[in-house]
Amino acid sequence: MNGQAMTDGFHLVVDSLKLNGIDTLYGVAGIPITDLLRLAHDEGLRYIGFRHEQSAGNAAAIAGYLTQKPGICMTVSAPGFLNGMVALANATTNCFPMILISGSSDRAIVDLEQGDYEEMDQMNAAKRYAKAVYRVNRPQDIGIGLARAIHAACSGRPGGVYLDLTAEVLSSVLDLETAKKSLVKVVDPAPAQLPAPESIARALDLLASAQRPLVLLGKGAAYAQADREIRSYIETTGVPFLPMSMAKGLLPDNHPQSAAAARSYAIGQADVVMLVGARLNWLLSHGKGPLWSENTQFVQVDISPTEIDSNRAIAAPVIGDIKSVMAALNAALEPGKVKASSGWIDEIGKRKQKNIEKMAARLKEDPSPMNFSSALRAVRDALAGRPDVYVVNEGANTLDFGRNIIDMFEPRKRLDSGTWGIMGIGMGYAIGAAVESGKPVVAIEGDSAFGFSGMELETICRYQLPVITIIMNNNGIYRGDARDSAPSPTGFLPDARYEKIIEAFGGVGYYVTDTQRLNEAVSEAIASGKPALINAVIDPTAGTESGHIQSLNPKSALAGKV
Ligand code: ADP
Ligand code: TZD
Ligand code: MG
Repeated sequence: MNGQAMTDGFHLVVDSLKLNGIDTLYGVAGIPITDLLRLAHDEGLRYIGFRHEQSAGNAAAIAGYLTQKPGICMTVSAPGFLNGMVALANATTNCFPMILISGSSDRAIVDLEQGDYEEMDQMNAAKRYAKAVYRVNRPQDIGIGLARAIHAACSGRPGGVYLDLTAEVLSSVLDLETAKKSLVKVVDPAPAQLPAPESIARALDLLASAQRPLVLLGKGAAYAQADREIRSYIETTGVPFLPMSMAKGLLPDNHPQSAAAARSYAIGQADVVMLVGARLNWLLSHGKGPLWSENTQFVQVDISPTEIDSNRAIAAPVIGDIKSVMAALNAALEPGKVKASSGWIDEIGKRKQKNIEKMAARLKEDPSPMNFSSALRAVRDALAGRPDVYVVNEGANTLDFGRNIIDMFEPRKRLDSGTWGIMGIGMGYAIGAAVESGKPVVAIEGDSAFGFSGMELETICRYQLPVITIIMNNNGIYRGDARDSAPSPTGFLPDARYEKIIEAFGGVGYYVTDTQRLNEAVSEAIASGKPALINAVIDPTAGTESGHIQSLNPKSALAGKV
């Protein structure tokens, strides 16, 4: 090579990531990426090593959601790749920007199915579940490959992108001059998408005709970081709003215009609903009865034109990014043009009051053992005054009660099972949020939900992250096993001592059976800023099967008869 300066694929990957401002990687080491991770670490990138790729992927996905930069997850070939795929598919489903980068085996052998170590055609396997997939086959294409992945992940509707790096490309050597020229710094990965002026006019005409308008905020609105524009529209017009679960806190949950405590009434009676970054999927009953009225008309603000009319007709679609759209709406808003009738506001107010009183009465009860309401009230009280704390939430009853009882006061602070209702995001989301923000995270977990990613407690302790895991321990999926014979399909070991797991890793464990102790433990753990796990013992009969979505749970009419 005549003394010419050389580099290789490993270095090019790290250089490309750094050039594009990517400073954190999540992953699991092994062939063929071990040296890549080592090099990244040595070159000043922050690498967080996990115990399972699914959690590493979930951390990357939530990092993408929180920062609008693609979260990066790195895995080994075939099985590591597949473990990461659940997280990538979940990111795509939830519209989070993420890039899964996996090393892959020898293409010549893989394509002839000759049985390589960890053989798999990963790129084609990923296609169905990713927003885009790319494979780099030459070291001089690493820069372009990453640039394409970043554009695909962040532009338009964000999503999960798969980038395949073969072992051969990683270890290929090329001269420094060619290598340098091949790097690409992405300009404007998520370009503003301005709405057409006529779509703004059409939306405002419809909104101006409304007597009973309602704004429905989804996690797309939270993702867009258009907090000021959204708040300005809502407060200028005085229109009531409802947040979807991850949009809680975009405006504080105790905002006087929040209709959350009168949700079904507001949805059922609204005449014009403006959807902002929320899809009319199962979480909104597909926009259909009995929750929705046939007469309701919709404005839908979304970046994806094909979302429009997906479940019912949309009278006024506005395609664009939410920040630009809300700014355009605010600019065109004449004083008093869009407003809620006083009857509408009064009626929502009355129902809110009644429901809030009912809930307060339920939350005042302090049974022994604890139930979901009393335990979550104790957690809520410990979180009061700490709006900066992130809340991760998964489970069935734990999720449903948690969403209703734990109020949020800041945008993008509530991270939960999302569009799929997936279990297993808990520790990955908690780690991603703690790493990206440096803030404390409280993960409120069903005992089943926790089990999907529980070994990441070691990761939390290794990096000394301020993550407090609270397990709502009712001995099973939905509820404890009522029978004392062989374990049932939904029951777990009664009285499992989860707090001892974190003690094995040097973290602090709490075993609590009453609300006062639970409240103190949460406060103490947050104040300490150290990893902790609180095992909160809940009445095993307190939960209901499938939580609030029993209507989706098919039942055998012949159970016990055949
Ligand atoms: P939720 O579950 O909270 O109802 P969804 O995930 O169903 O929310 O909907 C999010 C929507 O937001 C998606 O349709 C997505 O296309 C849209 N979206 C995401 N980011 C933006 C953005 N920056 N501007 C406009 N729409 C966005
Ligand atoms: N597997 C995955 C990946 N996602 C799922 N949603 C499920 C299985 C099915 N499932 C639910 O929908 S909720 C749930 C499972 C297993 C756990 C509920 O039990 P929990 O919560 O202990 O987490 P509660 O508080 O006991 O209801
Ligand atoms: Mg449970």
